[in-house]
Formats: sequence, structure tokens, C-alpha cells
Amino acid sequence: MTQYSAHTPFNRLLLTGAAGGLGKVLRDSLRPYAQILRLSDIVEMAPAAGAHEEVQICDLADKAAIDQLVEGVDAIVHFGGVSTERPFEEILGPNICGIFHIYEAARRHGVKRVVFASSNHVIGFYRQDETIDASAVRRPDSYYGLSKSYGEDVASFYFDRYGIETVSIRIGSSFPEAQNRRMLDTWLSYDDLTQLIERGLFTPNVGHTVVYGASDNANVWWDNRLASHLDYQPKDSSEQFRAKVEAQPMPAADDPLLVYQGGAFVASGPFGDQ
Ligand code: NAI
Ligand code: 15L
Repeated sequence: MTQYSAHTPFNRLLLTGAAGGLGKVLRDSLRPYAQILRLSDIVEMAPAAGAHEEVQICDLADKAAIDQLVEGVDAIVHFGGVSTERPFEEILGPNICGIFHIYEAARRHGVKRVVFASSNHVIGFYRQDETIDASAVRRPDSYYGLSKSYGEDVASFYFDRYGIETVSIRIGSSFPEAQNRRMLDTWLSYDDLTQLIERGLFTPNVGHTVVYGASDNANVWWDNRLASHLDYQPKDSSEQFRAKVEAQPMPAADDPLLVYQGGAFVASGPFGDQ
């Protein structure tokens, strides 16, 4: 039985989406928490596997491949998938089938802890002048947001039914810098993201916990008191980017970027023949 303690690194920790923007960062920052990091993505990654790493390239939509991927790991940091709004058909395999495959494999192989990269887009239709906590009814703003909302439901189900614990991080905007006015409020630094994942991996008895992923920014839309057991204490703030961002032209007052928590996602699509 795996013991979850901040002082006992995992033997094998799986990181999906390891070739992505956040995956590249987490490949380094999660290093202290496992003897071996198993890195996975659908695309090859550079550099190739180094010391204490192993790489398995596979498609989250491929159930058998994900079953093999999860075999032998102690915990999963699930960051793989489509990370922006796309036609539903492009999201279905990686995000919706993908998260089901991850949890089915976890169940089959006895993995008891997952940290899931959820998104602010599960609540994107709340307005920026509203403050919400994790109990707020979800208001997905996109097919992408719907897929993350489904992912949170899968996490909840697999806890209630099989005792697999998850911390779902509703990540705001995790990039090197806040790029616009909305991101001054949603920005999450890489160090604060790493802290959230560390708390998600090592805090005992999380059941299914939903936590909002934002740094210690000046303006707060998200109340994390329902996740206080994680003891997440953000250290960074987007104030360092304010002057640069506020030098940008001011969008119209009704621009979704300034109105909705999900910003432009609320107005993306429809796609294809519609
Ligand atoms: P990204 O798009 O750079 O990385 C996602 C990775 O998933 C890519 O390397 C991609 O190749 C991989 N992937 C896509 N389809 C796949 C499939 N079928 N099978 C296996 N791997 C597949 O995105 P980023 O920014 O690194 O985000 C990582 C995770 O965090 C994503 O799940 C995203 O939805 C979530 N997130 C990120 C936020 C951010 O601000 N960066 C905000 C909210 C959520
Ligand atoms: C997300 O969920 C996306 O993965 C990321 O690319 C950003 O768009 C972010 O949300 C955001 O809302 O800024």
C-alpha cells in the first residue's frame, strides 16, 4: 500500500501531457517527488528520457495503451489532452474518453491518487464581478469546459465508488506572464501550480477536492475555503505584469474578456457547418 507523505517520494509518478507547455515545466518541478517520473504524451518529447525518467508515447483515446501506461505507477498527475476550445469531435477522444481511460486503468491497477488539470472553463459563464467557491453550480463555457466538467464528475464517481482520491485543480491561466487584463486575475505562476500539485499528491484524505488555481493576485474571483485542508498558500502575484498589461488598448466594456470569468471561451465556436 502506497503511503502518501511529503517525505516519502513515490516510486513511480505518471505525468501525462508531459510534452506540453505545463508538462515541460512539471517534468522538472515534480522531480523531487518520485524515484522515477513516467512521462507520457501523444507526441515525442525533447529531451528524451533522462536519468530517473521513462517515456511512453500514447494516445489518451487508446484504452489498452492507457492501461499499460498506468500499470506500476503510484499516483497520476493528469495534464494531457486538448487544452483549448475545439470542435467537440476533437475533444471527445483525448479529454472525455481519455479521462475515463485514466480512471479505469487506475482502478484496475490499484492507483489511489490523481491530480487532475481541470480548468476555470468549467465555471466560465460566471461574471467577473461574482465570487464563487467550489460548491457553485458549474457553468461550462465551451466544449472544452464541458470535457473538464465531465472529468470532475469522473473523479467524483471513482472516489465514491472505488475510493480513488483526486484533487481537481481548476487552473486559471498558467503561463510565464499574465498576458491581458483578465489574466491579471486568473494568473497562476508555475511555482504556485507546483505547490498545488504537491498538496494534491500528499495531503491525506482529500476525497474529491476541487481547488481553484490562481496565484495571490490583487483581485480574487475564487474562494478556496472549501479546499483549506490542502493548505495551499500561493506565493506569487500578477502585480508584476500590471503596468505592461494596462499599456494594452482597453477592450470594449462588453468584450467577454472583461465580462466573463472564462473570457473569450464563452464566445468561441460554433464550428464546422453551423
Ligand atoms: P498543452 O496543450 O501545451 O499540453 C497538453 C498536452 O497534451 C500536449 O503536449 C498534447 O500533445 C497532449 N495531448 C493532446 N491530445 C492528446 C492525446 N490524445 N493523447 C495524449 N496526449 C495528448 O496545454 P498546457 O497549457 O500545458 O495545459 C496542460 C493541462 O492543463 C491541460 O489539460 C489543460 O487543459 C490544463 N489547463 C491549462 C491551463 C493553462 O493556463 N495552461 C489552464 C487550465 C487548464
Ligand atoms: C485553459 O483552460 C487553457 O488550457 C489555457 O490555454 C488558457 O486558455 C486558460 O484556460 C485561460 O483561461 O486563460
